Amino acid sequence: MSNIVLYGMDISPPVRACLLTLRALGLAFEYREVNLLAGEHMIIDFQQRNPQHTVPLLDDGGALIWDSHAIVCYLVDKYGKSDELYPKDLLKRAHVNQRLYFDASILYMALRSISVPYFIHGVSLVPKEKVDNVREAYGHLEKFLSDSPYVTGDALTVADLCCAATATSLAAVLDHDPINYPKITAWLERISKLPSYMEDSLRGLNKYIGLLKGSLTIL
Ligand SMILES: N[C@@H](CCC(=O)N[C@@H](CS)C(=O)NCC(=O)O)C(=O)O
Repeated sequence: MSNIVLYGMDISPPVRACLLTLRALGLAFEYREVNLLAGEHMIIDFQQRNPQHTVPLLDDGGALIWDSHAIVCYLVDKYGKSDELYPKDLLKRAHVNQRLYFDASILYMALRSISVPYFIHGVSLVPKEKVDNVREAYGHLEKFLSDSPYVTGDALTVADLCCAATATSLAAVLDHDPINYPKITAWLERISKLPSYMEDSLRGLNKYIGLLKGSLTIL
């Protein structure tokens, strides 16, 4: 019996990064849905577990960890049969960490600055400068992928899973078309072929795109 519980909602990009990692590691876990749209993350019980009231939240036998980037690293360190997805080598790990922080601070924030106003406040008008942030983030990603199949080199790591969960969701705002973003397009194609991808990530992603795309008007 697994002690791992993941609290989440599958439309959430960081939740999908954790689902991809759990599947890639072949771990058994219980999934508990937290309906953000119904405000379930704001109830006292959830806030006692995560005062930042965000999903994903991992409960591993009573140990509580939130933030997808912290969760995916913990899962590989604790349960990975190898360190492939999160290398122990200091320099390789530093490169993976850099891309994880890129996802947390640049890529995901470009999305969040549009999705929170929409989902929480019903704001569907998106100022051009917010789309420019997305475009700039895609530019960085395209460069990371210029000479290698994955964001830190030849091997898939948790940085790919986190960045891909966000980048695929950003398509709701700005398409990463093969003309302007050939490397991103090929990389996402590669990720989409992972056996773990089809299980829950695609369903959540499609729901997310369905909710957001078409509802937004770029100013
Ligand atoms: N950096 C965090 C971001 C988590 C986050 O913002 N999750 C959103 C859903 S995509 C959320 O729970 N929002 C509810 C809130 O902020 O109250 C992570 O990677 O886990």
